[in-house]
Amino acid sequence: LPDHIRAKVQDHPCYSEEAHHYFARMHVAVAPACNIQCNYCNRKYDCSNESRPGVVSELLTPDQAIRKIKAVAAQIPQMTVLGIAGPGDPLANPARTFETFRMLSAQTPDIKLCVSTNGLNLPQYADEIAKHNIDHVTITINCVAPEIGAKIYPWIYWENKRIRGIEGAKILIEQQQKGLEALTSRGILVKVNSVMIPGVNDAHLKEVSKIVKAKGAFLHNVMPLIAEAEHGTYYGLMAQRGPTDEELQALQDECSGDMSMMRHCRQCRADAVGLLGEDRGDEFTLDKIDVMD
Ligand code: CLF
Ligand code: SF4
Repeated sequence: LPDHIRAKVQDHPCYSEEAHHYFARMHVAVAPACNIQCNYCNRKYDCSNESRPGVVSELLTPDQAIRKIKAVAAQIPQMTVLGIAGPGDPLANPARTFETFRMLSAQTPDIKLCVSTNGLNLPQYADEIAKHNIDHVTITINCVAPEIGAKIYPWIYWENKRIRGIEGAKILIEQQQKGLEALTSRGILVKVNSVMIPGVNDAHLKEVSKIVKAKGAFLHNVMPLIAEAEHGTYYGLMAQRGPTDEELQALQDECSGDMSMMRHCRQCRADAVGLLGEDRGDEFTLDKIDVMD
């Protein structure tokens, strides 16, 4: 890796396999709204834009987020990265998201900033992202073909209208690709997350990998759909299963010919704190931070 890139990834636990053993990240759940609907969403998870059973994140205002970040930084010195990843889409909540980043870069300039998005609003915020020195952006890209997109995204909310089906998916895909180009041309490291949905986009993700690599994405993270029957992970009339470990690994291997693959993703919550796979969020809820203050 060139030195300027190594400097950006060497202490980011998601961008460096090695770093995830030593460095921690935290998420602050400041972004409640979303501007699209994914068939797999239950708004509890974030960067992975995943659906897993669990506890709803404690929604924070930017001020509360800053207090929480300071409390965590005091207790977990390995905390190098602050991510905003949900529980909705950070760029569908631009005021809350960028206010948090603005305060943070003013008050704790050493912490690396990370944001994760579905990409719909990305082109319009590329400059703002660059301005706040957000070096790491994750875009969840599940397809590059609108017919496949229509099976994953029943609608998007765009220019004050709900747009359904293929038409909506087409706009989302165009915005994601435009956003990816806008970021890589500004030297921002982009990771692409894709949710592998057997029978829907599994055979298609190799093509996605090739295209995002060609546009300069740094890393591709293919994650398994975690189907949860009780909240309904439905594609058409069929409840969808997640892939097996073998299916996931085979697809990751197939994609890896084209670019670096992330294989240590832990599909974190929107308010995760600690090393990947370790969730200390419960130690830093608002009531506990009040006591620490
Ligand atoms: Fe968070 Fe995402 Fe930044 Fe990492 S998580 S916003 S890039 S700091 Fe990481 Fe978690 Fe996987 Fe995301 S392990 S779900 S890839
Ligand atoms: Fe849910 Fe994320 Fe999809 Fe929005 S982008 S619907 S929050 S999974």
